[in-house]
Amino acid sequence: MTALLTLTVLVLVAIAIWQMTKIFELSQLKAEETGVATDKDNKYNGYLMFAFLIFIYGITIFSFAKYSKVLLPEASSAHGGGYDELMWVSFAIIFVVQTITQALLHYFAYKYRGEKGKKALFFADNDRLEFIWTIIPVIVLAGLILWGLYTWTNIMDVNDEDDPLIVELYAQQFNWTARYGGEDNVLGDASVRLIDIDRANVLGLDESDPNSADDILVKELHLPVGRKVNFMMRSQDVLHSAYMPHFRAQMNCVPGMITQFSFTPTITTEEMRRNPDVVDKVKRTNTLRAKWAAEGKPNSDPWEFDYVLLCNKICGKSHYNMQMKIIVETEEEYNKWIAEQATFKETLASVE
Ligand SMILES: [Cu+2]
Repeated sequence: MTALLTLTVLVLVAIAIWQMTKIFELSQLKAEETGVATDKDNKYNGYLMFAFLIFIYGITIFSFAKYSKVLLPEASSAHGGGYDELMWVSFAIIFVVQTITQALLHYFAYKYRGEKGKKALFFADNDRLEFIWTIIPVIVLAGLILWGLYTWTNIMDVNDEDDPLIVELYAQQFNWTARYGGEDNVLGDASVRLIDIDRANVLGLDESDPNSADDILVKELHLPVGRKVNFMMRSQDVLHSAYMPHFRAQMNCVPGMITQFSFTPTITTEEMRRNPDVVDKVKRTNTLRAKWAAEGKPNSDPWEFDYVLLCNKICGKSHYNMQMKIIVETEEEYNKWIAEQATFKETLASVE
């Protein structure tokens, strides 16, 4: 027992000495070693703020220079110009505002850095200042939102004016089928329940509907330039999204319902192939492909520009390759092409 007590006393004395040593050390510390930032530290941090500002601006300029070329070329649809304009004005406002506010933020962090004897000015509120920083964003944002709503309403107004071409885009894992209304430009009724693979009725067209007989099913979308197209989208299985980037068009394809989108193509595939941005992109891609070919890598055949319909919803493992070629051509070329296509009735297999 005495041994234990003695040991406890010794341990406690040891702790007491250790603690007293720490107190003694703390009381002996010089001003620079207290862990409190000195004027020199604060100045150094202020300069680092400027260095960070230069880094932000630098990376912005670098990104502009290096990645501008990956942007889409000029819009190929009637509504695309307005859509791009809205986007570029939004970009420009964000760019200017953020360039100025970043500079002010980092400059003030430097200017009002901690300094011995410097005291912050305190005031509870400033009505004029609060009014300014509230009203300016309100006006700018309200303007952008109203303009956006106006653009959105115009783009999403799917109607039957101007004799639109009616085309169905049918999505399934992992391909697209397009269906034209045929001579009458009216799509026959269809339902996934009517799909009959044995008879090659892959889209589930209602054979009893007289409108379906002349419908035309194709795996390459041809569109006449300058004619409005009303797309009716269906999906067989999961959510897909019909994305036609060059036309600034995208609409989800939802199982069990028909969704719509409408646009007028304005530039033919041939014309787009001569667009300087497209020429440049094709050149860059083919330089890369030539390199791949030399190394014996796949996908190294020379590439030619084509409009494309892509799936823009991750719908399964081959989603990345769910696409269909779009060809925009003159009305004569389109009429010639569509006349060569077989109708639904002609392709329907008869089963005994
Ligand atoms: Cu898909």
